[in-house]
Amino acid sequence: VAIRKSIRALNDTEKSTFIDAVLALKSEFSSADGLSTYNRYVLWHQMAMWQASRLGGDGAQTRRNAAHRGPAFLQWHREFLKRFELDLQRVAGSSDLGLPYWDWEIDGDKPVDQQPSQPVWDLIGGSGVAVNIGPGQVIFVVADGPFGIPISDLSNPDTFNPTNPLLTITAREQVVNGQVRISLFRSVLMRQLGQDTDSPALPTSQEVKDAWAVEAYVQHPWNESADNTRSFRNRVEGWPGSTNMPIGLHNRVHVWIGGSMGPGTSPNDPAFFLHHCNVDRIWSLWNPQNNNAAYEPQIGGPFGHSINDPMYPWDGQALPEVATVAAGLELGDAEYESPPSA
Ligand SMILES: [Cu+2]
Repeated sequence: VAIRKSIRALNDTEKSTFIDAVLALKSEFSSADGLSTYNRYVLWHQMAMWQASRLGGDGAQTRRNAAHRGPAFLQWHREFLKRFELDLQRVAGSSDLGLPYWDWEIDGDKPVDQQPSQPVWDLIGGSGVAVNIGPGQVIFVVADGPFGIPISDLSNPDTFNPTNPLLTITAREQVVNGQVRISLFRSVLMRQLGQDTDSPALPTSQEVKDAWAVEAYVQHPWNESADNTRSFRNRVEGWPGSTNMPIGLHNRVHVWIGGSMGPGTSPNDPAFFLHHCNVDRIWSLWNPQNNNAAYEPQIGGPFGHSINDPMYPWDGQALPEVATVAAGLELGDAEYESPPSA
């Protein structure tokens, strides 16, 4: 049985098994579309964000999508992580491989200037190096760790050969003559830890405890403007909500890392999976009395967010498999080992 452990608790063998499996998924190219298995996850996440999920008659809602800003946020990402973990297990040849989690609230309790130099960045490489790519245009390229590309390699055209497993993807959706076309562009992994003034520090363990104190899972309206004192989902996802809270837990971690973690292609950064594994763990530790009956909306919500709706792309069309919100709930909590005492 796969046990999900804190990255702080992994021994050297577990660390290299995980990193090697991620690299194997980045190196496993499909001849059909030229994408690696890893980058297909990146694309599905982006495409889920393109699926506007409107509620009939609810003209106010425009930005909710299949995976975010709505009730199914946690179920969708649980399904996504589960499938990614199964792929890791397949390439590692071990059903014991559990996706590790990065308990960022432990780092968030440390002084701000120490937060970018915690163990997670030893495992997956650290903050990016400033590189000028045009007049006034600077990107922060991850140059160290297993997923980084040395700066000296950036001037070598071979680096941008599509079969380089370390390349990330960005995607653009265009409608041409009524047909949706997706263009993919290759890029490199970027991070700018703690440099966004909107999010200079990681969330603290107190902020996680405060989220656990929220009793209800979700409230109408089924979007990011819900009351954060009465919507655990909105509180954990981290929108200001009707109470205008500062950017919170899940969102703040994305912004704090910056770079590739900002856009809809955020799974480009393996930090995404470690981060979302922690979000899933925080959900699993919330209100154990909660169960399927507490999920709302049961019916009549925005498409993709009522309990029996299929979650895109597991809707039988984009992908042959079908996973409903209820299936995401029925996956149940993964087996999480508590973090080692600091
Ligand atoms: Cu997401």
